[in-house]
Amino acid sequence: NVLVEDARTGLDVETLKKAILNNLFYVQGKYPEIATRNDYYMALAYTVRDRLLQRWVASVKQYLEGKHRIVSYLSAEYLLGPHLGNNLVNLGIYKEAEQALHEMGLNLDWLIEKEIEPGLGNGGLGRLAACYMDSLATLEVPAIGYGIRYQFGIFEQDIRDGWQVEDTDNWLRRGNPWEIARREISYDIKLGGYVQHYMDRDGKFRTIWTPDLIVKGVAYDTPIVGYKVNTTNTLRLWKSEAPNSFDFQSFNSGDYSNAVNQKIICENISKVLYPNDETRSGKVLRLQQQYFFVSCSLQDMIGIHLRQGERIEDFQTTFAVQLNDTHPAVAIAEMMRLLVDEYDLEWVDAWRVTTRTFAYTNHTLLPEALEKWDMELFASVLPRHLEIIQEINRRFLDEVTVRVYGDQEKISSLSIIGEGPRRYIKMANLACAGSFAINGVAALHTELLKQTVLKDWYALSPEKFSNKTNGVTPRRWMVLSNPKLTELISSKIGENWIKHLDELKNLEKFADDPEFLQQWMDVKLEMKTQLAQRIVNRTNIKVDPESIFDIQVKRIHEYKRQHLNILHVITLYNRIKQNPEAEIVPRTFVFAGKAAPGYKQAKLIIKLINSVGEIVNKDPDVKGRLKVVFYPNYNVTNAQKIYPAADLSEQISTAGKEASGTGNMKLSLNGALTIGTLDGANVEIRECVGEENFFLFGLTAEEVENTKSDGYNPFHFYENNPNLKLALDQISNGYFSHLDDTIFKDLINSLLYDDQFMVLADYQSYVDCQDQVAEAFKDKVKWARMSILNVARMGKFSSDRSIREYCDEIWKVKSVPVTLNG
Ligand code: 26Q
Repeated sequence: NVLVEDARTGLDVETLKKAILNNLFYVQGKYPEIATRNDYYMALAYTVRDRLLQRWVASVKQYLEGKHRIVSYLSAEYLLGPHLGNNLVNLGIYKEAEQALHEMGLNLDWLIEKEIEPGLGNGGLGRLAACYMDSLATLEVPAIGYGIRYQFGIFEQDIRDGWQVEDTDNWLRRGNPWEIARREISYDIKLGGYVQHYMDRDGKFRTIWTPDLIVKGVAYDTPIVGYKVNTTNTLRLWKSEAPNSFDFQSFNSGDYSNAVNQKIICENISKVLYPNDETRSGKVLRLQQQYFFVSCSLQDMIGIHLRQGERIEDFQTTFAVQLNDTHPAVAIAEMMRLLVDEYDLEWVDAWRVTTRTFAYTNHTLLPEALEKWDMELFASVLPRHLEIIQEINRRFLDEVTVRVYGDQEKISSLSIIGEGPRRYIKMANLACAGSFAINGVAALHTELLKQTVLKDWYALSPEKFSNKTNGVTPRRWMVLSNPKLTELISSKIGENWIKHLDELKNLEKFADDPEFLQQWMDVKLEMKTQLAQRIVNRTNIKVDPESIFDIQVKRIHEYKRQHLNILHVITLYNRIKQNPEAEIVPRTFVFAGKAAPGYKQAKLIIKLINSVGEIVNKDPDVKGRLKVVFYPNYNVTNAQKIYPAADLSEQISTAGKEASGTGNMKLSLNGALTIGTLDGANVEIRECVGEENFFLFGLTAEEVENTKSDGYNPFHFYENNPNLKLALDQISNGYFSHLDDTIFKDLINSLLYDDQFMVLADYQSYVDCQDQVAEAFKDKVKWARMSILNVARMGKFSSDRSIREYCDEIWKVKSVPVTLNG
C-alpha cells in the first residue's frame, strides 16, 4: 500500500506505477506525453533496481557481519542475457509490473524487448557461469562472480548472401542501468618489464618486478538476485583504465601523443571479448586480459579477507575460488606472487594456502582446445609469473619423480612446461597442480578426462577428481521464456518445482489425462506459431506451425556436426525429387549459431545451410513440406524465443567430443524430444527420461576411437551409400550453389578424405533414426505424452542441483539466509 510502502521498495501495483512515473521524471527527465519506449524501459529498470538495491545492501551487510565462507567464481565470460524480465521473475513481481504498465497503457513485453543483452561470453561456458550465479543466489549462498567488463561482447551476426558477416556489439550504447561503477574499488596491475632479486639488510631475499606498463582495474558491480529470496549477490566485472598518476611523465616531458597512446593501450585490455570458443588464439592481449581480471579479483578478495581482521595464512577460510576452465588459471601463480612477494609468506606456507583455495573445472576434451602459452610470449607479459611457475614446476616434478619411479614420459606429461621446438606453458597442468579439486561437467566427460587428457593427473591424485554434471536455471529457461508452459505445469503441481525441479516428477500422473495432453499440445502450438511469426519477420521464410520444429541452435562447429543435419535435409529433399508423392512428414529445420570469425569450415557450414535452404524452400515439388531456416544472431534473447517452440532437439555431436552441452537441457525442459548421440550430458538425459523417449543413434565414444585406430575410411561410406553419395555430389557439383562447384570443395574434401568427426560413419544411423522421429510425430497425442514424460523426468538438470553438489562436495559452504530490516 502506497502509504506504508516506500516508493523505492514497495512491490504492489500502485506503488510500482508511482515509482515508474517517478523514475521517468527524475532519471529520464521526461513526462508521459513525450516519453519514448526506451524512456519507459529505463524508468522500469530503475524501479526494479531500487528494489534490488534494498536486498543487495542487506546481503552485503549480512555477509560482512558473520564468518561465512564465500564462493568466488572466476570466469572470463558471463553470458547473462537481458536482466529486466529475469529480475522481475526473481523478485516475484512480474505480474504486478505487467499490471502496472497495463494500467498506464503500456505493454511489458515491448519494454523487455528494448534491452540490449550483455553478451559477455561465447556460448556454453559463459552461459553456465550465468546460470550458476542465479542458483548461488537462489540457494542463498554467499558468492561473488569476478570477470571482465568487455566494452564489446560477442559480435553480432548478420547473414549476407548466405555468409556470416560480423558486426561489433556496442551493448553499452544506451547506458546500463543494471551496474554500479565503484570508482573507489580499483587496483593497479603491472604488465611486462623485468624482475630483480636482491638480499635486504635482514638477509631476506626480495624480488622487485619493474613493469613497463601499469593499468588500473575499476570495479563495476551488478546485483544478482535469487528467486523469491532476499539474497542478492555481486557480479564484479573489471574495466581497464589508465592509472590516475599516469599521464604525468609523458605530459611533463611534453610527449602528448605518447601519453594518449599509453592511455589507449590501457583501455584496450577490457575492450573486446575474444570470439573463439574451443580454439586457442595465443595473443598477448588475451593473456593480458586473463591476468588483468585475475589480479584485480585476488587483490580484492585479499582486501576483504584482511578487513575482516583475519590472518593472510587463513585466506582459504574466507574464500573458495572456482576456476571456470583454465582462462583464469594464472590465478595460481598470481596468488603465489601476492603471498610470497607482497605478503612475505614462505614458499611452502603460500603453497599451502593456494592449494587449499582453488578448484578447477575442465570444459573440453578436444586436446587442441587446451590452453598453452608460448614461454617467450608469457615472459614478455608476466616475467615474475614465469619464474614462479618454474619454481612450482621444479618442486612439483621433484615430488612426482619419486612417485612415478622416474618414468620420463609421465614426468613430461605432468610437467607444467612443455618442451619442443619452442617451450610453452600448459595451463591445464598449472590448474591441476594448484587445485584441491578437479571436475568435469558430465559423467561421461569426467570419465573420459580421467582416461585421456588428465590420465596421469588422475593416477597421481584420484581423490581430487569428481563429476559435477551441468545444469540450467529453470527461472530464465522456463518461467521467463515459457510462461504458458509454466502456468500449465503449475496448474497441476503447484509452483514448488521452480525451486525444486525434481518435483516435475509429479507431472507423470497427468501424462494420460486427455485434457492435459490437449493443453500441452495447445501451448506448444502457440509457441511454434509465435516463432513462425518471428521467422517470417526476420528471414521472410514462411513456415508451417503444424510441421515438426526440428531445432539445432548452438555455436557452429565441426564436432557439433551441423553438416550431418543438413545431409539429412538433402536426403529428404531427394526423396521428394525422386518421388514427389512420397510420404514426408512436414518439417521446419531451424538452425542458429555463430561461427568463430577465423574458423573457415564453420563459416562454410553456415553458407551451406543457407544454400540448401534457398533451393529447398522454393522448390514447388516440395510443396512447403520442408523448410530450412537459418535464424541470424543467436544469443540469449533469441534462444529464449526459440526453445519453447521446439519439437525435436538436435544433439548430434561426435560421441566423446561435447563435454556436456546445456542447450540439450533447455530444449528438453521446454518439451522437445532429443535426437542425439551418447555424448556429454545426453547420456544422463536419456537415463532420466527413459530410452523409449529418446532418439538415439550413432557410434559410441569407444566405437569412435576403435573405428579410428582400425583405420577409418570415410570414402568407403561415400562409395557404398547411394543416398549419401548423391547428397555429397550435389553439394560439390553446385546443385545448391547456382552451379558453382568451388564453394564447398574444402568442406567436401575434408569429409571424404579425413572426416575427423565421423559424419559419414554416422550418416545412415542418423537418417534411420530421423525416420523413426517422423513416424512417431504422426501420432500427435503419443508424441505429447512422450514430451510430458520427458519434462517430468528432467528435474536433475537444474543448476540448483549442480550448485548444491559444488557447495557440499567442493566448496564446503552453507547457505546464509538474508533478512530485510525495516
Ligand atoms: C580460449 C583461449 C583464447 C580465446 C578463447 C578461448 C575460449 C573461449 C571460450 C575457449 C573456450 C571457450 C568456451 C568453451 C565452452 O563453451 N565450452 C562448453 O562448456 C559448456 C559448459 O560446461 C559445455 O556444456 C560444452 O559442452 C562445452 O563445449
